[in-house]
Amino acid sequence: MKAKLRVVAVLLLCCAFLCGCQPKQQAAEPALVLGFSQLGSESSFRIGNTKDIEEKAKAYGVSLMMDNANQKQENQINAIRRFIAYRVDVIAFSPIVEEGWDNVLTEAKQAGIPVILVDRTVKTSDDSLYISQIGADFYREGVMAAEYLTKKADELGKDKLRIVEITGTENSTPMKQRHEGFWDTVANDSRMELLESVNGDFLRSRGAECIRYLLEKYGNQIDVIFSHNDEMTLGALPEIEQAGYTPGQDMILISIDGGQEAIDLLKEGKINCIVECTPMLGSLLMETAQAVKEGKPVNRVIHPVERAFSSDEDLSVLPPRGY
Ligand code: GYE
Repeated sequence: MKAKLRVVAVLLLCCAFLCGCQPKQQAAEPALVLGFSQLGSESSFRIGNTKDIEEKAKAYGVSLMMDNANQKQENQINAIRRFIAYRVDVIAFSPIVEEGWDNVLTEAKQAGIPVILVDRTVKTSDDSLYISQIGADFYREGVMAAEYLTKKADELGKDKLRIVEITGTENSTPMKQRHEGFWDTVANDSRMELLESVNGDFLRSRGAECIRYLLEKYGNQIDVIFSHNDEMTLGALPEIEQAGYTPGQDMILISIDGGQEAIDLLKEGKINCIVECTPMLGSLLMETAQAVKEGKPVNRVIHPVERAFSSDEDLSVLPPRGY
């Protein structure tokens, strides 16, 4: 009997010891809750951007509320209002156009929720409406496209290059700044002549429509096609071939983004130059959002490093693009 009592006593002591010494479970820090309004799914850039943000949210342990606005600003505004009502920690969004955000961003500010711009930016007189902008230097992208063309004109000994331009979504930051960067760079080069600039809204189908119109109107006068994104370039390419021209030879094609499908055509020589515009902004966004939540200082503008690819270089070393 005594032996049994001794065993029970020892067991009770062990339990008491374990309970007493058990370190208190640290309450897990609640994950950052991030509301993200994505503008749509219009291009491989956009789809790659959404995918990267979702993957990086998981990797960083961020609780992500993703909303796709399907190319409508009003849907983005409604999504931001839902994020405010839900009281997320941080709001981020890729504004489809630059104007029309002051009211809803003021509501976010009054709710004490910081806002990060991703990819594109907004035009506002109140700098306090967002804390940071993470995205490409679109003006520089236009400059890099023009620098490529200037070098190509020198190599080919051209004294005239007649250019058609297919622009992106009206009043969006990439459309305005790519246009300005390109034409500011060639402004004093008398060889460069703009035939016409038409809007393709960053869409493949509209790229095809635009080039059909331009080929109909200008035909073999066209020496250069400057397209603001790969999607529109990919729409234009079959139309150029259909019209009996050899893209990359009869006409110089310059594009922007650098997704796999376009890079493969660059390797084939059907596109001459692609200026990179990376959609892989997820890590920068998660790190910035976490810093903001912790009250740490963040950069006002964060540009990823980007470059231009030319069909004249050795592209065999390029790793898969991932978008
Ligand atoms: O070039 C295009 C997308 O905002 C930089 O939007 C982005 C642009 C990109 O539709 O493919």
